Amino acid sequence: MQIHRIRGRSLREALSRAAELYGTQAVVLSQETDDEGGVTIAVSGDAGALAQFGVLSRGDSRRADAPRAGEEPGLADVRRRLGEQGCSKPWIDELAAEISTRADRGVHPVDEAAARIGGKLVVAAAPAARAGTRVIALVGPTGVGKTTTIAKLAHRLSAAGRSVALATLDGYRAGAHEQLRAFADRLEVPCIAPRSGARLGAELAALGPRDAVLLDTTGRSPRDRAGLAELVQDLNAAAGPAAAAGVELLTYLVLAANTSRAGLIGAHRAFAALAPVGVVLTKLDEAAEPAVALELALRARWPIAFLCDGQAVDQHLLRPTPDRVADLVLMGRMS
Ligand SMILES: Nc1nc2c(ncn2[C@@H]2O[C@H](COP(=O)(O)OP(=O)(O)O)[C@@H](O)[C@H]2O)c(=O)[nH]1
Ligand SMILES: [Mg+2]
Repeated sequence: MQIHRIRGRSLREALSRAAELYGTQAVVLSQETDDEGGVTIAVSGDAGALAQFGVLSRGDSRRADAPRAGEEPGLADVRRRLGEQGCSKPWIDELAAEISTRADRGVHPVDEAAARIGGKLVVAAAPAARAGTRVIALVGPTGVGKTTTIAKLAHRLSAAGRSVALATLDGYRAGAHEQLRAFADRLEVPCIAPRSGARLGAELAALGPRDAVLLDTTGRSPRDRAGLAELVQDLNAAAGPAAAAGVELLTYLVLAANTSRAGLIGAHRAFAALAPVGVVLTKLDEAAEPAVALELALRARWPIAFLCDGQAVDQHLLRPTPDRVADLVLMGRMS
């Protein structure tokens, strides 16, 4: 008889994991609660039960998530989950190797995987309070959620008692200002639309001191070199006079998680000229495989500033945590 230890955040989660891994016939031998409120159960069961749940029955051994001969069932389950979420074969192998080296410690491989994945997170500093105005510019491709994220940030900062204003350099698209203005009206904060980056400083001065000015910019295709150069020039023109007036300008890159891997890499490269201090990953709720964007960010050690999983201005802006990124990679959503 083999005995397996399985941890869950609750007894129910541990039991459902045990049933998934070792079948509903698995017998629970003991149960312990740990300091963090988690529950570890010991069950007897055999790996044969896995076949019943379709885990071992995948024929294609070339699949990254296909179980290996003799591999511990818990580790096979981790491989399967990562494969289903769209993680690449090299990363699955890398994680599996990290986990199997610690398999003797009595931690369930899924929990070990979550800890390993969460441990790779680099958190970008959130825009903190400082003396003087801070301009926070969001840049990125078209339609990724820049304007919406600005509204979410403005909502959060206002709710925290900071004085906020919205500004836009998005002077190109019809309706761009209206969208931002509508958000500004709802949040009851001022909104300015200088004709160029160079005019931003003067318009800010006229507005009076603010803790944070959230600056919207024109979405640019990573392939549009001329457009990107124009954006860099416009932001530089804004940054110079701003710095002279004691205003700090920070840039965050917004990327949508429903973009292909190549698209995300291309965008990250294209916007590097703007020296973003962190990335905001949006549309995590819409992406069929959010793990693709997370894998990229975690492996490349991109600092992540925020995770967005919906359109609601007052809800869907989250700071990244090890648990959140692990959930996204292993389950495709945040619990
Ligand atoms: N599902 C989902 N939709 C989002 C999210 N962020 C933005 N959107 C939607 O994406 C669309 C484009 O957003 P917008 O802010 O105008 O993008 P921009 O062109 O980069 O400024 C809008 O319909 C937003 O409501 C998100 O995290 N999840
Ligand atoms: Mg916009």
